[in-house]
Amino acid sequence: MKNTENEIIGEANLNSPLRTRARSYTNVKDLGNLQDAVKEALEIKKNRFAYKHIGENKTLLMVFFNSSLRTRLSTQKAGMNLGMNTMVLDINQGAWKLETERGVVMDGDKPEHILEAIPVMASYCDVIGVRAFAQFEDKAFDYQETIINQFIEHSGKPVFSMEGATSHPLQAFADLITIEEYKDKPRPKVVLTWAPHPRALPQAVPNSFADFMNEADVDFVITHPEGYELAPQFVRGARVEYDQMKAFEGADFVYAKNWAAFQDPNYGKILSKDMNWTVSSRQMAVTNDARFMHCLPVRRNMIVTDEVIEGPRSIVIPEAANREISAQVVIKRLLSPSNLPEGEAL
Ligand code: AN0
Ligand code: CP
Repeated sequence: MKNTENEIIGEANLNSPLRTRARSYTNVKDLGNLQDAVKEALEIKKNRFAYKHIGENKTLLMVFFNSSLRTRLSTQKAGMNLGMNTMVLDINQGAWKLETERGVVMDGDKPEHILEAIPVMASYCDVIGVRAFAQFEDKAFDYQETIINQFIEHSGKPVFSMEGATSHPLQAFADLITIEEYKDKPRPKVVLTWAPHPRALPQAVPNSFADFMNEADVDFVITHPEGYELAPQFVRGARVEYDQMKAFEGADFVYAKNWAAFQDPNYGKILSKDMNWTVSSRQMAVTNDARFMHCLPVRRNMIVTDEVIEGPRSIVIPEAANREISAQVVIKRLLSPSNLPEGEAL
């Protein structure tokens, strides 16, 4: 996906000294060897202040185009653990609204263009995190990760995704760390299940979860109603099972998430609100006493019943706590001088 952004950014030539592309973190491949990354995460978790010198006099800027609770706090905390100063900008609250497409006559409600805003923001910081959800208006705009790729192209600073249009790799890395901590067999069965929700949600979380599980040593199954098939570059060789109860049989981990349809012509649409898919003790009964996971925020009694999320097998809180650790590994790697050629892992 990183190779396609020039088509979107077009011929923009800002003659900016900041245009050299730095390292970035937008998907599982940017971590390189996953086992090493998990090992590093578990080491950091034992002593999260061991690298306080790395970020001294460095500034982390977090740019949010969308709301957040966990990402905002855990990423800021991760930066502080590394000795960084941290700044947060909410684009839609207090900053100028940004135009993101080139060639637009800017006579509407957006006073600033992202192509000026990015190098300006970059001039005040050393590492940039970006949250920019799918907008569901233009599938190509979303799936080419137009906004995050503009930051990568025009900031000259290391950029990491805090949930882009197609992926949420800090979440999926935290999920993997959590599975490693809680698994009680070498190769657990992990089931990603769609669940109902009143609003159309992006595919970023399930995409990244699939991306990571496909690389991890797990027996991975995806279950959803027909029509909710995810993009093939994320599903890859994973087993897709349309019968949720069948998918849950013998599961060691159940990972619930809603997402809107990906496939044309229904991109971004809600096709079902079938509450039979709400994760309850009925489905959990056929699992291998599975752990329950969700990235949060979660709508109770839509996605999962009170009983399951409050139950002894729910690990949603430690899962969220691991967001601090996944962010810290990623920021640490982005800050650390590296001789890796462009395109190599962090
Ligand atoms: C977002 C989503 O589904 O992508 C963020 C999840 C981390 N969730 C909502 O907007 C409710
Ligand atoms: N899981 C997650 O990214 O939560 P927030 O949207 O609250 O950051």
